[in-house]
Amino acid sequence: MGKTLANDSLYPIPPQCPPNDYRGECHVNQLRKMQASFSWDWGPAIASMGIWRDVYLEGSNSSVIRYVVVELIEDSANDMWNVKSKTYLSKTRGAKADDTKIIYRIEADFHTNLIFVEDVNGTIFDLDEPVIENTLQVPKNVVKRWWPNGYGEQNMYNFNVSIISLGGNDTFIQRIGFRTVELVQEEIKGSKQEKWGNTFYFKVNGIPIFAKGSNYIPSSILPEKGQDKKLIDSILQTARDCNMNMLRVWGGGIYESDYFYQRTDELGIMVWQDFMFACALYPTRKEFLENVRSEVNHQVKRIASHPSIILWAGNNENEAAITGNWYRSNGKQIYNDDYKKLYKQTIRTEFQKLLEGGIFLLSSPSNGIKTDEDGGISKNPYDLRYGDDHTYIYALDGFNPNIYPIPRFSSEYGFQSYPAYSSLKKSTSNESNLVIGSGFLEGRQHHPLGDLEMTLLISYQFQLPPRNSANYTRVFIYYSQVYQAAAIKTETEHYRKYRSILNLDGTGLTMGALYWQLNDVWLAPTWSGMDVSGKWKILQYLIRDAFAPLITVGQLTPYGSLDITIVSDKTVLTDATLSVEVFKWDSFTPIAKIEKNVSMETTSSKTVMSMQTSEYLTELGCGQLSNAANNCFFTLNLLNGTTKLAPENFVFPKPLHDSNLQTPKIEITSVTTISSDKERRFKIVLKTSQIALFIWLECGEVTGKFSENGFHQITSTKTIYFETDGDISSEELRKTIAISNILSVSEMY
Ligand code: BMA
Repeated sequence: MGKTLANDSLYPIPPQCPPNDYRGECHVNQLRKMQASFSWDWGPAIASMGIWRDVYLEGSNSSVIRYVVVELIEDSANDMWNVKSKTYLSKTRGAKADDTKIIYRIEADFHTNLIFVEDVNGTIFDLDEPVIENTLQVPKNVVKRWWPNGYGEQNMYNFNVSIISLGGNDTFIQRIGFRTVELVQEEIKGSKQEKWGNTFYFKVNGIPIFAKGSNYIPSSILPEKGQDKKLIDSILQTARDCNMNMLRVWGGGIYESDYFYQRTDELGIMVWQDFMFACALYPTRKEFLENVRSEVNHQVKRIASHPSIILWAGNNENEAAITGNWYRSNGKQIYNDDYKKLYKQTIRTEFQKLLEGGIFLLSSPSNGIKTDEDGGISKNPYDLRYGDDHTYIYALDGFNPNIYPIPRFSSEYGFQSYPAYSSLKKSTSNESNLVIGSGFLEGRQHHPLGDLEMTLLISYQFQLPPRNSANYTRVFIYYSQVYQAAAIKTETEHYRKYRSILNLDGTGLTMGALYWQLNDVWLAPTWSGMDVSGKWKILQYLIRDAFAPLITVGQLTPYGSLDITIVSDKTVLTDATLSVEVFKWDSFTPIAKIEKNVSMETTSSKTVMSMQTSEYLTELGCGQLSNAANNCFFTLNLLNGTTKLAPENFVFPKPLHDSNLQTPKIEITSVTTISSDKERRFKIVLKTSQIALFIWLECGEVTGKFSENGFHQITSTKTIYFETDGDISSEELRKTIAISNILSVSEMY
């Protein structure tokens, strides 16, 4: 079908085929199906066939409510919310309906039901699509606001719309959440009034929100399986548990199920919703555009009332593809015209017809309103001083924060890793396939040169064993996960650090960090933080810390100093003590400690300390100026008395393979059950002979979540908690625990 349409096209619509490494299908841009069904750099080509949602017959004597679209507008002057609704009805034979009434009911709280009854003007049934528009006023004091995760509760209300006529009745329940959203794009000027671009950040209920989260790809390669509630729950719960407040539903997948958006509402996860166009140019023949128009019409009406959906974007990277000549479109005018026809004239026009206050961007990445000023296509959609940015850096050391750009909003950035060996085993019945570099694993590596890049990156910090050694694959997997986790943590902290910093080149004021990618569709090396079996990679544990409401960030500057910044997403002032300790690699006792009282402004970042690293460490007796940084490292804590306000953080001033780490011997001292009813929650005490980095605990087939994992142990004993998904005794659990750290990787699984 795709091929026929491509052959019929008057000119080629590139890319005709994906890169060879994707092992995918051609001409998918001709079809309005999930684009990633036909392969991606993280997924296989397993296209679905036929109708994949429920099919049913429907009969009725009267008009049926198809959609209720609600927009909530704050009327501060009158202390009211304006509830603007559009009720879309089916066109039903026989519904003349001067006898028809519409009843709106908002179940505000236990005592208050707001009920409004109106007559329906029968002439609306002469329209092609009958629609009843209405604005109700709800006093602010009878409802509570909906907040993103981390800022308050996710209060939701039922908005019931009933249509009553002699022929029969119909009722539609739309869940709504009272909140305002603004995308603030204000001009920034330098000291000489020169233009430094625009801000780009979300204000929800008047509060500037740093967007913390990830990119969501379909939860299954088969769209019908992606409707599974348990699967959706486990992925979205991971986002919430990792302190995320935003997910981007990426444009190569599908418009997700009603259940998905119900859960993002309930969990306080804001959604950046792409329209489903990704990494390609698209046709603009008449039928195609008409099909897209009705797609937009349906999807916007279906999901736009969810309070979690805060922004819509026309496509993923298609503007960048044109300006960057990715598909050799060579600046041909026809492709620019087609682009504008599709995203501006078709999608945006339809979108704006349906929603008065909807926020729409033409593409991601884009320069936001600057893109509109540029006519819809900017010369450089990656301009750091405007809109959002996508960044992938695969050749420089990701542990070094200075390699990263400083955009206004990073909506994609990431690194690849392999899933756990225990997960990979499920992908083949022949374990000899599971060797890095085997035909089998290469077949699953769809990112061109992906393994080579990982090998290079790992070598910046760690020493891989010889390629032919027996444990090479397991060590590679573990290092790939450590590297991915630490690099993404560093990059995330870097973005958060810049939320209040404006540089002299106009960059800074970064207000979003959505890493690529949250989830997976198969067992393969990809950018995900959790694998398709639901197992968390190391990244998932580390990102939870990097997204905590309060963090300390220690980063080495290109000038050899260590800058310590505190970042607060909190809306209350925090009085705290920053405690910086210096350790030698061979002792659990710190050799120095600096304390400083800091008072953190609300929702901001502030650099509170700076020191010349090597000089300072030399003074402390870590060694000569030339090697002091190899012998010592820093810990950072933010304390109120003895209470930790932020996750403990670390600064390793040298690459880890150049640091004087001692080989640790790590043992489990005890495993005890701590929940009485079921044997599900355990306390695990670990003992180590030396400081140990990135300790990774695994329990094979026993699945569950650790209170911490991939952690550093700088005390001789440490307590970790583990919650299993199933029952197990503490003795049995103990036998399953495998322990790895950067100097010794377990081969148990
Ligand atoms: C981006 C995405 C995806 C891709 C990812 C990793 O740019 O939009 O197309 O999977 O990079 O390469």
